[in-house]
Amino acid sequence: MNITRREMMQAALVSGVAGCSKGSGRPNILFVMTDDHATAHLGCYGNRIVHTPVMDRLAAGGVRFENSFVTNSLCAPGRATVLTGAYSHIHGIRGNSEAKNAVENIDPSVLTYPQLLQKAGYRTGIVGKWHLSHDPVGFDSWSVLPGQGLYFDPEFIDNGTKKKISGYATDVTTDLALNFLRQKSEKPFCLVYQHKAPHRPFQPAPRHAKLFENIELPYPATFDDDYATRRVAREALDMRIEESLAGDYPELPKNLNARERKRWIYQRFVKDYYGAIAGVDENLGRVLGFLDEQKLTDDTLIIYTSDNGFFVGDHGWYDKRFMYEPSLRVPLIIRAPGAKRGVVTGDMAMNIDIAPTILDYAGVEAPKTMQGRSLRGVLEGATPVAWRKSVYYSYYENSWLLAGKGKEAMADPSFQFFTPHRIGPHRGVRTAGHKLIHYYAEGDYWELFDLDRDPNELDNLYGRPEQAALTATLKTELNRLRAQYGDTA
Ligand SMILES: [Ca+2]
Repeated sequence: MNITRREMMQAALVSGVAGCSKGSGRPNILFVMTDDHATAHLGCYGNRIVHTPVMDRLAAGGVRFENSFVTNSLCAPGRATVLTGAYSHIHGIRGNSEAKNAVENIDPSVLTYPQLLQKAGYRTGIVGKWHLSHDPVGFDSWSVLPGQGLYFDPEFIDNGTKKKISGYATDVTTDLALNFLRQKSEKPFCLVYQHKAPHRPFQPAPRHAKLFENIELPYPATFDDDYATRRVAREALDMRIEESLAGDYPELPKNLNARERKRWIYQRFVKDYYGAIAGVDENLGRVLGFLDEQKLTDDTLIIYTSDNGFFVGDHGWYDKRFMYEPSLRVPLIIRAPGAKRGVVTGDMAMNIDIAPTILDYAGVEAPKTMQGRSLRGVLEGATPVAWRKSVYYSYYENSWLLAGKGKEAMADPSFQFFTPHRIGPHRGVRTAGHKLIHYYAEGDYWELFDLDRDPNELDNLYGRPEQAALTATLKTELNRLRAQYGDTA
């Protein structure tokens, strides 16, 4: 079925006016997630070029987390972790299911926050990017992009029926969000509003395509990283923008040397990324404006985050996966009823905390499978005394090969062992000042960083005699966290 945005909006207007939870005592929930939006690329996180005035206003009216991390920096696992409040080994989605014989679904015995809210009397809906291999569960209505989806004239799966909707994905996703919000109901709502943008290949809306045309963007401090002390990073050729992205730009001039080519690609890459982000910001403004108009803002828990971080030329790379800071960190902005306004917190948050936080505000008990903690105390300026001082990270993609499932593929002489992006499984611990990473399929290869002295993680200190005591302490902490979260297999 092909429909236009105008037809879709008109159909929705007939169906009624906004639902309103006032008087029920339970807040509405608006969970907003983008794809691959790295922390360094929002105005409120210090970026002076990218155009995010709506996100910045949200931060000014809520709490912005300086230290928010993911458990496994990859799309499908990040989404499943937000839904279930659990690590990959609990919900079952360790990778993006790109590998042969490795299709992964959320374990149906592990409940998601939308399922619990639906059962507790919320009207639940999801629009936009879903990116899990099974259909959405726990939603009264769902309209999602199949797989990665398209930026222009995207097909949506609307409660099981395929519909092609003309327009730009970020605009269309927002139209669907507004349609959901306009439906009349006595129940409080939970809307999961998830954008495809700014996932690559980045395609801004035509109105944002030239926003950054006449400026030269600055290069990240690590743009020309030589990976001198980090072997796995050095071998990850498919992460490098000049190695892997040249094919995305047919107009790339032929007469450039290697240095010029890398810089040319970077400029186009980031300008398109920023154009896609501008589309998200503008559309988020439509949704938040609607809540303001309907006087629902103060009765709504609003969360903005991304499914994972991203290397935007950092270390000369694109993509995510590694436990390094640009990939491990995600933006997290929360405006909650009764919470602080315009506050920045350094308390460590993780994506496992989102589901317990939502359930806490909704007055629903979190199931035992949820491994995160409600951020409510942090949001209200009363962080619990025993708040976490370290975070545990576990990236699994390609570990299926280690489990002996990939013998056939590995017998092919053209097969590259760790694909895509040649990053094997690794796990690690990050404290306020240090990070220890174990690449356990790489011949027991380790990295240790002093984040105060070396925030860009260029100098691997592992194995230096003067680091022995610190290394032992961090290994103990890593083992403690593995045991705490049950990731010991
Ligand atoms: Ca992603």
